[in-house]
Amino acid sequence: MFHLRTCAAKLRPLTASQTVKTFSQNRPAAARTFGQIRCYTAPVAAEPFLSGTSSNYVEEMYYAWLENPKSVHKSWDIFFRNTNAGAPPGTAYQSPLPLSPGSLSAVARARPLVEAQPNVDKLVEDHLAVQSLIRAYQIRGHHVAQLDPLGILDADLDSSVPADIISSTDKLDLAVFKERLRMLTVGGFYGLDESDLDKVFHLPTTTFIGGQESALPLREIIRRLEMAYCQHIGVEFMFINDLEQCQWIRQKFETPGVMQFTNEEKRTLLARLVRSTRFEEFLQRKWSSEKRFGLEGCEVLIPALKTIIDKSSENGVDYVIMGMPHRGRLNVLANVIRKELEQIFCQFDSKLEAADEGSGDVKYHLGMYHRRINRVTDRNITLSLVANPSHLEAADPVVMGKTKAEQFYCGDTEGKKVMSILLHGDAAFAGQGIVYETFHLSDLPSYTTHGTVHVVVNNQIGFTTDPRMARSSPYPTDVARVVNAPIFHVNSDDPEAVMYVCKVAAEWRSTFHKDVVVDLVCYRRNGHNEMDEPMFTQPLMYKQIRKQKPVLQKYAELLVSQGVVNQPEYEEEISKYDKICEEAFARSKDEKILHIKHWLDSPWPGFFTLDGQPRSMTCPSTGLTEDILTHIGNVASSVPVENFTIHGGLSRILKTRGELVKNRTVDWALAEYMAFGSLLKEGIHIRLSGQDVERGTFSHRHHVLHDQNVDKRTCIPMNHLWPNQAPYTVCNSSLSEYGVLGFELGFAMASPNALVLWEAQFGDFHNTAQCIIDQFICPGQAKWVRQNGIVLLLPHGMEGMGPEHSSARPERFLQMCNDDPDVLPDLKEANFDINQLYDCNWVVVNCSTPGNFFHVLRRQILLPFRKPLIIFTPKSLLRHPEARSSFDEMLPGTHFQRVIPEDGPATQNPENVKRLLFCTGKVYYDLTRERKARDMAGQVAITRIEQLSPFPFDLLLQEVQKYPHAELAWCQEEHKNQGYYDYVKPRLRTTINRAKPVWYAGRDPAAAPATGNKKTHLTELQRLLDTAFDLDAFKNFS
Ligand SMILES: Cc1ncc(C[n+]2csc(CCOP(=O)(O)OP(=O)(O)O)c2C)c(N)n1
Ligand SMILES: [Mg+2]
Repeated sequence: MFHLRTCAAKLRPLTASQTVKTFSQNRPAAARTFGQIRCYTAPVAAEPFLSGTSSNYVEEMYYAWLENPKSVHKSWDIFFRNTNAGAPPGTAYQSPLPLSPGSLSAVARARPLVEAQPNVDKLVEDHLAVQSLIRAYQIRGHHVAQLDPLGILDADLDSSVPADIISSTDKLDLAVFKERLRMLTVGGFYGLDESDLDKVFHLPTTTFIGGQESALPLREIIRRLEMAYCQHIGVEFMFINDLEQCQWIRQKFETPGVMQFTNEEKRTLLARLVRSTRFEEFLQRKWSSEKRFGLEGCEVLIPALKTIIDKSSENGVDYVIMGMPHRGRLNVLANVIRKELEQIFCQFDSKLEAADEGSGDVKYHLGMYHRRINRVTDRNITLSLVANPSHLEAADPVVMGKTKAEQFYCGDTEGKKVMSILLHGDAAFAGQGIVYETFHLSDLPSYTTHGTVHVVVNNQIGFTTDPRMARSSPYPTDVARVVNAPIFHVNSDDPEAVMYVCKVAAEWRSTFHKDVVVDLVCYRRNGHNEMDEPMFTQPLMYKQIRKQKPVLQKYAELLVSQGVVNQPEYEEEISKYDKICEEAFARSKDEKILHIKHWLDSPWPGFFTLDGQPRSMTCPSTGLTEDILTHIGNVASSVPVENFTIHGGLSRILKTRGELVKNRTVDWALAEYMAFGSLLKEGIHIRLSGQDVERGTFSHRHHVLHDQNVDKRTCIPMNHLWPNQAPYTVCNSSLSEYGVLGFELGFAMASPNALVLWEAQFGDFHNTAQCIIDQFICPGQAKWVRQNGIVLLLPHGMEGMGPEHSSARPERFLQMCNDDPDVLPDLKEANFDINQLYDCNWVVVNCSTPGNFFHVLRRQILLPFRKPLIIFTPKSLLRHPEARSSFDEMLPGTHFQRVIPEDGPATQNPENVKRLLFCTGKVYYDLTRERKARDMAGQVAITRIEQLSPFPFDLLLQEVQKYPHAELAWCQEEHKNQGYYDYVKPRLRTTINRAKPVWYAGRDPAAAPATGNKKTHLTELQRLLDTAFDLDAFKNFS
């Protein structure tokens, strides 16, 4: 009944002169977080029926009555009227009338006790109207906020004022305002009239505009709502499905006088604006014809970021990982990360020599890592800006993954120490799908970074494109609503408003550990870059921009007028920073060499020598002792916890695994288990992520067991292998490739001592993550001298499943390998194989045996450096009875075989061999079956290339030399313009110094990767096998 009492009490009429008693007795639900709670004394006695469950019933009826007094029984109508009219305790209730014929006279007698309240209906309606009005501002106030510093374009692309807001902002002139008020009041939307403006209304608990007051005149209510929601800050939050979070935001923005800054804070803000503005001006003066994607028009970004960092540092964060596009990047490096200015300036010198291997990148893409003291909080803080490609927003998931990894390795399970900040351009934030994919990772247990602060540099233009042509959503930030992230739009020409929202954003993150967006509505003073002429396409906007006073000047004038600083102090601040720039410029001339390794975003201390070299150029054996293999095998085929019931089908699978172990054999799933389990023993963290990886798309892996009787009870046997083992993370991902692969790449950046794998559901789906492959994985080291050992598992194979699900597109990966097809490397070089690996941009393998798969996974970690590893993985081979390996192939001394030579009868009399077939992957099993059927084992040798890139020139030369009279042919199941042919053929020819032709046995060129017709598939397969074993097949070509 408590609710009814307070509600009822609130609805009693008040006049401005009446005092409202408040007392500190807190309401149970809201009292947890919010200090100031209003309650009102209510002269309502404990009526006999107002207890227990009946009170809910009464409460419901009360709400129904509020909406329509006629909807309840007459007796209740009277009761509520009496209560609201202040009937003394115990008297509000009047017995229902008897249903006897004479009862009519009783109805007439049953009058409200408080006859003196004829306006109760109107009062109820007016209070409801005021509540609606407050709510309207909370929901839609941002639509009339003054967000555009230029005053020409509405940030929401809509100049109309929502119909339920009585806006007096200067968007509307007075006459318009009066007319709106009339429309909305007199007989209009709210049913209030002008005389109501001076009436006092109780404020609901869902607003904080009252401050200490619990009731205000309507005029003041409107004024305060406009102060909170319609000035330079537009708060979008009412879509959030959490009352506590909504209340928190209301309190932050509605409480009167909340946006107060000390003079000290104002001076710091001014100093930061000086740095930001003068940095750009300095670059402009010195290098007027260089592209730098300056920040002019959004100089406030620098103090904004610094505020977020200061506040987060104050709340315990000591590591901030940032991702950002081109705009203002140099300024952020200089003034937020505090990269030495001379290191930035020297990059404008075209004579600078490159000192590192690799091709490098332009200055506004490079990353940075810097540890320093935060001057405001006096605490250590590490800032890292992740290197990024030109592809806008592509770095978002990478930053998230790196943040997750840093949190994971320092045991920061709630994101209290490590956080991420992502910067965006308005056009890119709205247009790029990866933004959405990244948001969807934000709350997933294995992917959450416990809140990212997003800052949008919303300069209301994308290159030359107007926002009205660039997005269909009102704001560029609407994508954030999918994860219930609050969005704070702010006019960037009001630096204090910007500081305030940044503080709130940082507090939001540290309170709720969820994403939040700061939308800096600004403008771009120059063209897209400094060489561009913006008047070609945005003439009116740029006429206005030319007239626009820079924000530094405006703010300085304000502070001078307030007496916070005086003119000489301001000028002194400017000349101090200009001097810093000039001195750094002078020093920059001494820099003759550009070390990109000084621009590393993720150093791996201790992994390399001090000058960044691998500690050795060898790789130990990747084999394991029989004991280790057996132990892992036994755990892999058991349920290592008590009272855990697994599915009957799974019991059979584990039993079969157990038998394999007894027979000292592994299939694919077991080989993977052996590799993972042994690395965990050696302290290597393993993270396997992708769609349905826990079970495995092909139901072969089963790394997470599910109790069939207890909901959500799971067991990961891999985490029960050894005492003190490293943790194993296996996680089903969201249905995203771009986002999740980017995330895992970022995760792998954080440490060399982890095996991070991403598995595609089917290999062809990797193409929706092509940007991560093309821009980061393939060229990452060359551009940013940053190594990365990520592993891609891409199920691949022509199995009659149609054009989809068949090809992981090996041709694409191979085409991007950096080894020269026409140059035979020095095969005698010591550690040729390791040197080749060191020089390559990535390793591409297609293993034909589980044992080799095991070795290549272990080698990935045992190598003294890191390279991305692309593995085409099997589908049908997972269960192929011949695709098994003996423990013998995995014992100490064994290693990954780059080439698996023929070991059958052909090797007995190699001179008699007529044809040497080279192949890779699953087609090997088709070839051996066909060879057996044709009884040609003595005439045709089959050599498997397991490591396609870097190309094993040395081992293949030995193979060719072994069979002096054999013709050479490459056999593949993929179409001729796909698969490996175009990569392998020129390299094989180089290997043999072009002494012989290399023939082709495989499918014809085609547009689609595979036929959709099963019969055609089989016919094509038979045709390629026929060619492979027809010793006359190539006669007519020679
Ligand atoms: C994925 C991608 N597509 C296209 C481009 C080319 N491009 C570079 S900047 C830019 C406009 C970006 O606009 P916005 O995101 O608003 O950032 P602003 O330059 O205005 O700061 C475009 C289209 C790109 N870099 N990345
Ligand atoms: Mg823009």
